[in-house]
Amino acid sequence: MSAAPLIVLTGAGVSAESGLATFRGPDGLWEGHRVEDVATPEAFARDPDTVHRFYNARRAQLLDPAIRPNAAHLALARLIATWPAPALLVTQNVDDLHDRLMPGSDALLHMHGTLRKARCLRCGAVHDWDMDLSTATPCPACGTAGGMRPDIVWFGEMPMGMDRIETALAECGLFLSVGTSGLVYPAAGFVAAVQGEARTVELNLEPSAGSRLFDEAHHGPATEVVPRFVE
Ligand code: BJW
Repeated sequence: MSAAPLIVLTGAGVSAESGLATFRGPDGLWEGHRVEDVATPEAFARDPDTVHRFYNARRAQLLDPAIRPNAAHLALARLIATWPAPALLVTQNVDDLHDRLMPGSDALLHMHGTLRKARCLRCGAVHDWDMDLSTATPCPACGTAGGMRPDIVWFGEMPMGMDRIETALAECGLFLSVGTSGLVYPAAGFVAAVQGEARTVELNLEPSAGSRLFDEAHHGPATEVVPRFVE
C-alpha cells in the first residue's frame, strides 16, 4: 500500500464479534426501543431514567472480562501504528475496544463520545466514569446533583473532532470504512467527502447503504476481512 495519509472509520460491526450488539442488526433493539428513541437530548429530558438505564447496561457490559478486542481491532491498531504517513482512526463506537490496543493514542478519535466518560450538564466538566449514572448522581467538579449525562453524541448534537476529521479527509489517500451501515451522518458522508485520487474501501459484513460510493468493497465478518485486507 502506498504511503499517503490514511483514515479508518469504524462502526458497531467491528465490535460485533467481541460480543457487543450492533444498532440495526437482529439484536439491535434495547428493551423494545430503537436507538433513535433513546439516543436524543429530547429522550433524556423526557425520561432520563430510561436513558441512564440504556447506557448503564452498556457501560457495565464493557467491564465484563469476556468483552475483549478481536482480530479486527488488532489488525487496525497495527495498521495505524505502522502506517508510514499520517494515520487517523475515527470510530463511531462508544466502546473502548480500540483504546485498549492504542491507549492514549492521538491517532484515535471517538466522534460519538465514549461510554466510560460522563459530563456535567451544569459546568461541562468531563470525568472518567465506570459507575452507573442516575438522576441523583452529583457532579464531582461542582457538586450539582443530577446533572451528569453520558459523554455521548446523541442525534441532533454535533459529533466530536469534526474540524480535525474534515482536515484529514481533505488530505487522505486511503479511506477505509469498517463495520458501519452508512445510515448515520455525518460519518455516512465521509466517503463522498474524500477528495480526488484517494482510494476508498469498504470492509463490512454486507453492502452498506453507501457501498456503491466506494472504489472497492470486501464483505464478510470483520475478524476475517480486516486482517486479510490489512496484512
Ligand atoms: C458487521 C458485523 C461483523 C455486523 N463484521 N460487519 C436526514 C438525512 C440526513 C441526516 C439526518 C437526517 N435527519 C437527521 C439527520 C442527522 C442525524 C442522522 O444521521 N440521522 C439518520 C438516522 C438519518 N445525525 C446526527 O444527528 C448527528 N449529528 C449531526 O448531524 O450534527 C449536525 C452536523 C452537521 C454538519 C456536520 C456535522 C454535524 C449525530 C449522530 C449521533 C449518532 N449517535 C448514535 C448513538 C449514540 C452513541 C451510542 O449510544 O452508542 O451513534 S446512533 C448509532 O448509530 C451510534 C452509532 O455510532 C451510529 C452508527 O451506527 P453503526 O456503527 O453504523 O451501526 P449499525 O448497527 O447501523 O451498523 C452496523 C454494521 O455492521 C452493519 O452494516 C452490519 O452489516 C455490520 N456488521 N456484524 C463486519 N461481524
